[in-house]
Amino acid sequence: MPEIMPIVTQFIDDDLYLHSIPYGEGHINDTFSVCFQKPDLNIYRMILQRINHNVFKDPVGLMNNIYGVTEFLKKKIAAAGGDVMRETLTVIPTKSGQLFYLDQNGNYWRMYVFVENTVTYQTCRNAEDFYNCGYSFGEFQRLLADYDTDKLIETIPDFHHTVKRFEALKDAVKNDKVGRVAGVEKEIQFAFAREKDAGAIINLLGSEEMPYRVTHNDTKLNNILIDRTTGKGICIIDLDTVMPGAASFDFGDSIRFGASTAAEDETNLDKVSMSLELFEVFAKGYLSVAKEFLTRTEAESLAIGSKIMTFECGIRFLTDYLNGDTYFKIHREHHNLDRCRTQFKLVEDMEQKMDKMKSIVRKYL
Ligand code: ADP
Ligand code: GN1
Ligand code: MG
Repeated sequence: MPEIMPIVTQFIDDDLYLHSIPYGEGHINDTFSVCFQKPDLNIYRMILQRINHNVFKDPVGLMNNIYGVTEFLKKKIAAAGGDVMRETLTVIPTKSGQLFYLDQNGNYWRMYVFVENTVTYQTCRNAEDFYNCGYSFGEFQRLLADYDTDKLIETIPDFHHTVKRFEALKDAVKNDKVGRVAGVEKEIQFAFAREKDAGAIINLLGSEEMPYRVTHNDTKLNNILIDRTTGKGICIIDLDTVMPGAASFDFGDSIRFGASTAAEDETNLDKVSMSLELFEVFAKGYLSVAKEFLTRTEAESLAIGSKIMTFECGIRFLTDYLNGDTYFKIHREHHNLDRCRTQFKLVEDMEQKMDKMKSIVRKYL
């Protein structure tokens, strides 16, 4: 663990730094909860994050994106009578007014207000929570519908360009950098048999029927803070990938993670399936807001978008496994392969359930 004290004092100095602990289960950034004591003896926490600059090549542009989006959201939240400190992230600038601190080792650090009395889930606790998540992600897209996309840089170019993700998988198979190809023939075959699916959303995106929206691009269940008291999704976090994208991919990413009956890295595949019940509650919550602005084509692509997003994620895990685990954080051997397998199991299950998924969407339009 890096030494935190010299970093936190770049942001806060009057209050007493007490301690920090690694926090959350993100695969990309390093997150710490940092505890302080004020002169009046009250104790409070902040979130400190080291931005993964191997993944995000332009941390300065990224922080400008986040600041722009959160300030914009704060105005809308205030106008609606909401709590601007809880319903979106608050960036704490450094003492010299920067949105991040660049340390001597070239690491970029940022600080956020810790939104207290909230919880994040790795798997869904109950259907009602997931309805609330659907509502919150729909509301997030709605609030940002008139955000000027020219203000956003693409923090990861072609992030959800599924066709290019597929090409990256092909390269990884061809290069077989760490000699793992022979052990994953089945998974490679599974992916290659579905190559034509990769273009399903991306080839339509940018057309009148499927416009670019300001999307979150990483709508996992653990990227929404749920209020412990009300159970409502209160604050959408992990805004690193807010960029123009496909509405159906945001919907789909929530489904692939939150509607799964098991964790993303479950090794017993018998436990992994896509719950139609969870799909339905999420669709109901999301569409109660999003049906106002979605085009017919976008709405009709929500079910297929869920499958493609799950497929893409599986491809990404497999690619990273074949490249020697250089992108996603892993906590055990073959972790990325285990993750890939759950995603492919979900894809298969969604293929079986596709007609039902489509009719559920129609029901709430
Ligand atoms: P990563 O990009 O690595 O996924 P996140 O920004 O999603 O990082 O943060 C990781 C975890 O830290 C979240 O899932 C959440 O539990 C917690 N977290 C992040 N920001 C806050 C915040 N402002 N208040 C409370 N908890 C937070
Ligand atoms: C990463 O940062 P985190 O853990 O919320 C990844 C997502 C993947 C997800 C899979 C910037 O999300 O794209 O869908 O892992 N984020 C980035 O769990 O690559
Ligand atoms: Mg996250």
